[in-house]
Amino acid sequence: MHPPPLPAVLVFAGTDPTGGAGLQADILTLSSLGCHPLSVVTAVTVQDTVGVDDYLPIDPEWIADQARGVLEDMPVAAIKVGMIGSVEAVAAIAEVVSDYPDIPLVLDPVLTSGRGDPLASDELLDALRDLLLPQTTVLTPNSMEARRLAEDLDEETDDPDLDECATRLLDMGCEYVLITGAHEQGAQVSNTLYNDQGVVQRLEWDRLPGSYHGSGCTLASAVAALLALGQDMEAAVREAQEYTYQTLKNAYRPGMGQFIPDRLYWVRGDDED
Ligand code: PXL
Repeated sequence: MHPPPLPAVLVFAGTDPTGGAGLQADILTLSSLGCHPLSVVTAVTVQDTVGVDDYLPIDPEWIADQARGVLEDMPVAAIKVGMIGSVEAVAAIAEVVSDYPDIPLVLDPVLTSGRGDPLASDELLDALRDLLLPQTTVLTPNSMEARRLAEDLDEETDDPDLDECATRLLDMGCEYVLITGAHEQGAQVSNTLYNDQGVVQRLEWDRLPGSYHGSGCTLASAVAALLALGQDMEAAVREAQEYTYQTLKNAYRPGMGQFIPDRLYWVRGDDED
């Protein structure tokens, strides 16, 4: 007898040959947490652990066809969207997911690499706001991405705090926003989950010393996995942070740049916690 299938999570993401971020990070995270990863390539990147040198966006029709193939073949328990690569691809993904409104959608707005290399144009941001945020169950920006997505370009002196950014992003139509605080100052990192009632959950974490490649992808994929496994949003966001924190504590530095989270840290079995 075969076991029943694992809950399937469909990921739209760019590839990362280092294995640190992007599709490879998503596949490792979903597998580690007991889900079956379905992977749609949106872009191919050229990068090392220091930064992204270039990327090739995949034809939007190819993105839609990859996704429709698996969505029509099997039940999908959650969808996660990471790097998208072109405005046309945002539109293609938005159209595909609009046919599946009951599947929770985790949107990680990948706007730059860890080094700050641009991975999204202003036009792509507009398309995200208009086409994907209204279909998003939980948006997972870091504080810099939250400010950039929420800023009002008509207001020259606009400088919203993170609570105000969350309000604006919720007004654009997503159900929850999880803003991560690793880029803010302080000994603690504060990650806050909001919905239209305000702050739902704020968790504080000791700041870890390294610079990590793929922490945001790991967190967003973990949220998608835990939603797929049937957890409610608060529990999924809490457990996803606990998992991500362990992957960062166990991160290693395979190259000359950033540390890479160990999504399979528990296989090693030598962590004291
Ligand atoms: O960590 C964000 C990210 C997501 N996806 C891809 C990336 C990066 C950062 O470099 O390369 C493909």
